[in-house]
Amino acid sequence: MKRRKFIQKASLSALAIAIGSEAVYAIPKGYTPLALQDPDPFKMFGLNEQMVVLNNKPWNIEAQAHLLNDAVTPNDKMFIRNNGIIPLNIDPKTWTLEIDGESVVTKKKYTLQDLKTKFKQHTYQLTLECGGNGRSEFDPPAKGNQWTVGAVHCANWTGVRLKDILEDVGHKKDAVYIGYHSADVHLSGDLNKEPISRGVPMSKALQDETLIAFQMNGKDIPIAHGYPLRLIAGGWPASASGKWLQRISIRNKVHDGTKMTGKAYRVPCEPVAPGEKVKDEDMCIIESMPVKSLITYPKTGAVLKEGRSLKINGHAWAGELEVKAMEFSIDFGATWKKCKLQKPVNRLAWQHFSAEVQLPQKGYYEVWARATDSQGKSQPMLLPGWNPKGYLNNACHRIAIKVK
Ligand SMILES: Nc1nc2c(c(=O)[nH]1)N[C@H]1C(S)=C(S)[C@@H](COP(=O)(O)O)O[C@H]1N2
Ligand SMILES: [Mo]
Repeated sequence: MKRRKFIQKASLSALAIAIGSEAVYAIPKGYTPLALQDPDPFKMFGLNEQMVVLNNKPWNIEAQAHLLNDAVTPNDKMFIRNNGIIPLNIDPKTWTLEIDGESVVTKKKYTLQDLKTKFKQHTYQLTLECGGNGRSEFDPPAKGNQWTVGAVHCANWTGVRLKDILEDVGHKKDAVYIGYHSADVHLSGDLNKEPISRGVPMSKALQDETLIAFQMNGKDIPIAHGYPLRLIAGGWPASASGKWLQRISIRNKVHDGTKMTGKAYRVPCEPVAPGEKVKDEDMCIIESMPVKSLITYPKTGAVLKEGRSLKINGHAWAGELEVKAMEFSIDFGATWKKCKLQKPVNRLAWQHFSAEVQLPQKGYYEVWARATDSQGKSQPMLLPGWNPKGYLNNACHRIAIKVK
């Protein structure tokens, strides 16, 4: 054995011990395998081992469709999307939420204790989907995290209504928007820059389901999802739901914080051709998310014994609207059959669907799922309109099935 090869082999077996498994291919010189880079996101965030890390600076991690089969998404299967650095050393005893802005009557600060004791608490199951979920399918491709289908979750959130807080502080007649400010740090480390500061119009802020949450699935919110306090605006791009919430500004104009302007979380107001350049002033802020669904069982690639019927199930959601019909196709969209569809447990929660089908003979199939919202809009079969940043891909989810 040549010396170089020997060294490679030797270091590989040392690595194997550290990683807990053999590396199949030679690891390039000077490269530290991800498995050895500290910290381990799976341990740090308590994630299911099948979650997929898209980026480590900042942490962006997605689920796979089959991981999202639970009616209520548990923490270990929830996608994580960060624009900056997760804040450290959070002390819930000294944490405050300040309400300010041009349209506040008088600025006010609340401690966590104030929020928990002075206002009525509410729990809702709320769908949060990243505006960029599905980005990886656009052509020409859009820059940013290449989310496939897993940047969506529907957990239970407990907190107080933003509307009760806004009433308590008082807002002037000219209030049009609220904007959040959070404790995470810009990737540059510059404390004067915010990684993200988005918001929603007053009409959304004042909905019953818009929460200032301090619990997720009955426990303190996990650090990755915004401990100790988070704004939750279900049905809208999840970027509107500010984590590590410290301040809400009541604005007399559309909030102009980081990632509210330019191309961020905005799409062309009028449809454009794929690849077309769009001026910033022709871009509109994304509000309610479009109708969408996900087959969470079985996992794509499943093999079925001939003669057995195939059972499928999953979830469907439609932003501010309800899903009113759910269909599936086993012939690439030529014909569609109805699924059983449940009502949401509350407004803005996803809805469960199921169906059973006999696949006619041995061979390769795809199951496509298509939801229709209460205004009659359905998911596009392959791709929706292209946009520069690759938002709002609500194409039909598709899984592959073989009958043997
Ligand atoms: N403070 C803060 N809030 C944030 C973000 C962030 O980077 N910082 N990311 C937003 C985006 S783009 C998304 S998609 C959701 C992701 O929520 P999750 O990590 O709990 O899944 O949080 C939103 N709220
Ligand atoms: Mo997002």
